Amino acid sequence: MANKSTNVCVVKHWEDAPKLDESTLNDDLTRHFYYTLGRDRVGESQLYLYHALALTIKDRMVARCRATNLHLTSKKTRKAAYLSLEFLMGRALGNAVLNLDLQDSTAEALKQYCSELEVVAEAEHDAGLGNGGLGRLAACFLDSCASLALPVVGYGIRYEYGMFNQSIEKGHQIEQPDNWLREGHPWELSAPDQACRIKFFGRVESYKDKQGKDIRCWVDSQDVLAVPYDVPIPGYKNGVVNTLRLWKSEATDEFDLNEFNAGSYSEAVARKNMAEQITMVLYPNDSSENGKELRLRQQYFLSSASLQDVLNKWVNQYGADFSDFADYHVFQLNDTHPSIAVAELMRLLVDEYEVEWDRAWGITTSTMAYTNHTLLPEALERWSVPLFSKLLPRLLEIIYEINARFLAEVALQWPGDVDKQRELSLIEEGDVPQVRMAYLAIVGSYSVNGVAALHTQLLKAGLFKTFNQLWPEKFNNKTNGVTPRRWLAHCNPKLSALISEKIGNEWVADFAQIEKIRRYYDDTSFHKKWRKVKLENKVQLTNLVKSRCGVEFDPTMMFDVQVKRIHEYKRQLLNILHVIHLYDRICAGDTQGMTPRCVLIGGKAAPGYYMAKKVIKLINNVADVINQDKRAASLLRVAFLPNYNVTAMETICAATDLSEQISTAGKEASGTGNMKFMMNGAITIGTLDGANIEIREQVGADNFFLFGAQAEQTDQIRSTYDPVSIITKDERLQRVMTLLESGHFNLFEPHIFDDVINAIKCPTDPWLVAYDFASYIDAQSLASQTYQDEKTWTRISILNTAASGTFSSDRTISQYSNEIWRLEPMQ
Ligand code: GL9
Repeated sequence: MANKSTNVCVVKHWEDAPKLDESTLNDDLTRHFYYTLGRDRVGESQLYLYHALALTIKDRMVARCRATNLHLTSKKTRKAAYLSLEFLMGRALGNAVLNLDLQDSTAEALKQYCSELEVVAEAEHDAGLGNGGLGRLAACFLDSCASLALPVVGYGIRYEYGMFNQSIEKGHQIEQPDNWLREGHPWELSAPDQACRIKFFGRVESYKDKQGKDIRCWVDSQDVLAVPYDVPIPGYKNGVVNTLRLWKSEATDEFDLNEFNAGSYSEAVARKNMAEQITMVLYPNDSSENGKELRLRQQYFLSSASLQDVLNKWVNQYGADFSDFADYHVFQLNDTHPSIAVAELMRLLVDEYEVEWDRAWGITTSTMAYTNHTLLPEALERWSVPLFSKLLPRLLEIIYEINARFLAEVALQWPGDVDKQRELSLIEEGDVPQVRMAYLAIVGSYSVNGVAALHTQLLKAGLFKTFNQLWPEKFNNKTNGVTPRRWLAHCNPKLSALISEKIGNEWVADFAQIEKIRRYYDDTSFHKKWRKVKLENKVQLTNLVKSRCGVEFDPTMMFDVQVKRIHEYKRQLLNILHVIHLYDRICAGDTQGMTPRCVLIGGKAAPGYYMAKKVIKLINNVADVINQDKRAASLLRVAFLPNYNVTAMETICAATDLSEQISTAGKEASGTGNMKFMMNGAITIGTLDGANIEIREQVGADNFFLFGAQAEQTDQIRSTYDPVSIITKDERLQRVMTLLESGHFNLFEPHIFDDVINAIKCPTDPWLVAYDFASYIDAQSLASQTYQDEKTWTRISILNTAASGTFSSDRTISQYSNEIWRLEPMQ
C-alpha cells in the first residue's frame, strides 16, 4: 500500500545531494572500509580496499546518474537503447577514476593504506560478459555515448558466469567457469521494483472482442522475472553518468507458491532453477551460432525485458498513447542476437496496448536499427520453426504475419517471381523450416549498417544484395572505433603523459587532436622519449609473459603480437608458419640480418571448435621447441599467453611493436584490436581486410606492411586453388611443411597435427593459407629490416598514433547519433 512518503523526493537535484567531491573521498574510503565492509587492516589481497574504493567512487556516480535520468524524464527527450547480448567491460575502477578526474585524490586517499591505484586495481575481476570484438565494441560505445553526453541506455544480460577462463595444460586449452561475481560486484545497483515478467511456452488462444475484432491471447505461459541491475557508465570529465542495465532471471513468486502448495517441494526448487538458468552463462561461441534452446531464451529474455522497460517508462509518463513514441526512441540491435525485438515490439504494442497492426508496424520500423558484424555465413542465426513455436508461440505467429505482408511487397516489386519470394522469405524452407533472424532484422529496421567500409560494401553486394535492391536507403556504414580513454589514456599512462607534454591533454576528449603529434615525427629528442616509453611498457609485458607463460622475453627484441579469438579465418596458423620459417632459418644457420623477435600469440577457442584448439596446441608445441633450443635464444622467442582478456590487452597493446592483422581478405568484418595497437604506436602487418584498409589509408601505404590476396580476387583464386603445387614451388614453404610433417614439433605425440597439415594442403581451404604465405614472409622480412632502422621505425610508429584519430569510438558514435539515432547531447 502506498504511504505518504511515496512521492517525497529527498534529493531533487544532484547539486542538492550531500557533496561528494574530492575533499571527502579520503573520509568516505575509510568509512566504507571500516563500516560498510567492517575491516580494519588491508591484508595481502587488497580485496576489501578495492571494494571500499569502488563503493566510494560509485557514490560519486549515483547522484549524477540520477541527474541524467531526471534530465531524460523532465524533458521529452529522444533517446537510444543499445540492445546487446554482450558487454565486454573489463575492469571498471581505473576507467572510472580517470573519467571522473579523481586520480590525485584517489592516490592521496590510498596513501593512508600504503597502497596505490595500480595495486588495488589488480583485485578487480574483469566483467567478461562478452566473447570478443562485438562485446568489447558495445563497451567502447557506452564510454563514448556518456562522454559525448548522449542519452543512451545499454541493455544486456547479467550472466552469472562470463567468458570462460582459459588455462593451458600440456599445450591444450582447458576451460574453467568464470565465477566473476563470487567476491561481489560493487558497481551495480539492483532495482527489483522495476522487474518485468517474461513469458515462455504456453499457447495462443483467439477470441472476438465486443467489436468483433480478433484478439490473440498468449495463455498458460510459464513466466520468468527479469530483475534489473544497473551499472553506472561515467562520461569523461563531463558530469554525465549513463546506465548499463543488466537483467537477471528469477522465478516469479506464484511459480514458487503454486508448486509448493501442491506439495511438490523438490519439483518447485527444480523449476526455480530452470528460471534462473536463463542468465547463468554466456555462450562462448565466436561468430557461429549453435541453435541451443537456452540461447533463444536468453535472446528473448533480454529483448522483452528491455522493450517492456522502455514502454513502461513511456506509459508511466505519457500514458498508453504511442502516436509520437517513435519520435523519441530508437533501438540499436547489436547483431541479430536481439533481433527477436522486432516481433516482440509488435506483440507488446498490438497485444498489450491494443495498437492497430499497421500503426504498430510503423512504430517498429521507425525505431529499430540493426548492425551486422560478420560476413561468415555460418554465423547467420536461424531458429527452427518447431522450437520457436514451442518456446514463443505468439512470436512465431507475429513473424508469420510480418512475413506474409513483406512477401506481398516482394511480389509487387518482382511480379510472378516465386524464387524471389523463396529467397527473401523470413522462413527458410526445408525439412525443418527455419526463421532467418537477419532477414527479420532487415525487414523490421530503418537502418542496416556494416562495421567497416569494405564490410558494408560486401554486405550490399553479397549477403544482402536483394534487400539492398529493395531498400538501398536502409544500408549504411559505420566504421568501428575504440575508446581512447581506456585504450590510450588509461592503459598507456607513460605515452599519454608524453603526448600531453607536447600537445596538451585535450586529445583525450577530442581525439581528432592526436593528429598534432605528427609535428614531432622527425624530432630526435621526441624519438628518444617515445622509444623509452615503449621499452618500459615492454618490460611490463615481459613480466606478464614471464609470470603467465614462464617464457623469458627480452624487451630489446621486436615484440610481434597477435591476440584475438582463435579462428581459422584470422589465420593464427599463418603466423605460426612464419615462426617455423624463422626457426628453420636459425637451424640452417641462415641468420644474416635477422631481427631478434619475441612472438606473442593469445586468444580463446570456442570449446567446440576442433581446428582452433589444434592451432592452440600447435602454437604451444612450436613455442616449447623453440624456447628450449639454445641456438634460437638470442633471435626468437615464442609464447602463448593463456586467458587473453580485456585486462591483458591493456598491458599488451601498450608494449607491441608489430600488430598482426592477417585474416583472409573479405572475412574480418572490421577488427578493433588493430585500432588499439595503432593508437599505441604499433605498426600493422596486415591484409586488405576490414578496417585495415582504412587504417592503411589514414597512415599511408608506406607506413603499413601490406601483403596477401585482395577480397575481390579470392573467389577467382579459390576456383583454381592448388596449395600442394604452391608448396612444391616455394622452397621456404616446402621446408616449413617438411619440418611440420617430420613431427619435429610433436615427437611424442604422433599425428596430432595431421588435420592442421591437411587443411593447409586442401584445395578447398577457404582461408588460403598457402596462397598468402610467400607475400606474408616477404612483408615480415620488410618489417624486420625496417625495425633495424631505429629512426625509421620510430617515425612510422609516431605516424601511426598520429593517424589514429578517426578510430576513436567517439567518431563512430557521433556518426551513429547524427546519421541513425538523431540524438541531441544532454545539457
Ligand atoms: C565481430 C567481427 O568479427 C569483428 O571483425 C568486428 O570488429 C566486431 C565488432 O564489430 O564484430 N563479429 C563477431 O561475431 N565477432 C566479432 O569480433 N566475434 C566476437 O565478438 C567473438
